[in-house]
Amino acid sequence: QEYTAVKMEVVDWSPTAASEIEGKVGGRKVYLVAATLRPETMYGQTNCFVGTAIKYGVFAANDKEAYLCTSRAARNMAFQGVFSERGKVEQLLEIDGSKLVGTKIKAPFGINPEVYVLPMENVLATKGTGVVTSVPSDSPDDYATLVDLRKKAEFYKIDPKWASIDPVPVITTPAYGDMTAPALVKQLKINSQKDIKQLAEAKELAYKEGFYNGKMLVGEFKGESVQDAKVKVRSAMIEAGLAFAYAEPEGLVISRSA
Ligand code: ZZB
Repeated sequence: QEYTAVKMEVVDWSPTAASEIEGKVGGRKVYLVAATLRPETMYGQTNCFVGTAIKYGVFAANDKEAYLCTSRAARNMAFQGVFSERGKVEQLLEIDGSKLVGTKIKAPFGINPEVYVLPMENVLATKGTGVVTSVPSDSPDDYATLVDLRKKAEFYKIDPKWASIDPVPVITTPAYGDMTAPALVKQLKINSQKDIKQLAEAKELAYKEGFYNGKMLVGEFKGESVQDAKVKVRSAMIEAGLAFAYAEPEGLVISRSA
């Protein structure tokens, strides 16, 4: 599974994260690293998700940068030559996902350039980096979670302001219009992020329609097909130093759980 690892630079740590990070990163810039299969949707990022029960680490990439992800992902990165010394993982600190909520980060290529970290129930520690960038226009899971968070901000212990960015139209398809995920959530009568089975079906439908029939509505490749834009956006992000290739060893990937 070949992902694009997107580097989301920390702008402001949440107060709980700030006290844990203090003095431990040696002046490095810290990035939350999100693994995505859909780089062409990055224009539509509205927030980023972590699992509140997941343990994350901050790992030195080199003298200037550090990456926040699961230790499993850091090990994979080390063997893929992402860090300065191949095969070597240098962990600077460990932090609970719950403490990251409320952190403000940059969203590379995003029409909304700064977004907040929010909690999601279905983040798997065993897939990607354990950090998920949220595109509620095109990802049914992201849209369902955003709606949950807005409805029950207090229950999820978030400031409503952190979930206030609306979905951005990024891709249009004949079947679902300019907002694929909201259309599918409605069509499949999905009520919340807990509707795992219908969400898996919605994801499959969104992937297929987006990939085969989608057209870009925004960005440098506006008007081009998703199939063409996907590789171009990915290369542009990598060239700009905002992303890197991240592969997951086949057979260890736990995907499409439902
Ligand atoms: C942005 C994005 C935009 C994504 C979209 C999807 C869609 P898959 O197909 O099951 O392998 N993801 C990445 N890591 C995790 C994790 N640890 N736990 C839960 N979800 C995770 O899923 C790959 C996608 O699942 C990734 O691509 C990421 O969300 C999320 F418009 O990144 B994606 C129709 C899907 N659309």
